[in-house]
Amino acid sequence: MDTGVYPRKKEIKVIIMIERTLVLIKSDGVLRGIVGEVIRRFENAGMKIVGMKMVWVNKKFAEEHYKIHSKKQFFKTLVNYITEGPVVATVIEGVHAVDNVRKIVGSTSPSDAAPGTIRGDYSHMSMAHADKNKKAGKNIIHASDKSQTAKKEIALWFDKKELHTYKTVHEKHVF
Ligand code: IDP
Ligand code: MG
Repeated sequence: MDTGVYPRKKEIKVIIMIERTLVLIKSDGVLRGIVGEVIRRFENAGMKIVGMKMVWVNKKFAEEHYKIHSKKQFFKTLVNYITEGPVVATVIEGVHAVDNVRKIVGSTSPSDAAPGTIRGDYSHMSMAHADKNKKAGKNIIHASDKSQTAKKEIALWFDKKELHTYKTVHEKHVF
């Protein structure tokens, strides 16, 4: 029944679907000068940047961020990759932000990433090629894979005071 009171009961579920997710423009994205292009994709989709900074992380920090991959054969090249230049770290807010950002980012291996996605449009190498040539699997961007991971990753990269709550002028029509 429509109570006429806002928020209506059935809408409450939607309201709590607003999430925050960690997005890193990795060293290759920064060194290639495509930070603006990448960020634009999220802004165009009506998502909101609630935190942003440039950081050049050390190996220890990179190992912590990627610790889930510590047993993988590509771990060392991955840590070298993320520390070879500064990264632009952002927190993006939006409806189902974790999944929606991953959709805009595209598949892990650029050769599998669909055209129209960030990885599909700005890279093309395969992880097989990277492994065979002992290169890093460069794919421009990191995005948290799950809601729980996003919470942990945001806490690792950002202090609470670096995250901002504000309303964009577009929010009324896209959130
Ligand atoms: P994701 O970034 O799409 O979440 P993950 O599987 O979490 O992908 O891997 C983290 C990062 O490690 C990737 O973005 C990529 O840079 C690198 N990577 C993943 N798989 C491989 C691989 O098979 N060879 C080399 N590097 C890889
Ligand atoms: Mg991942």
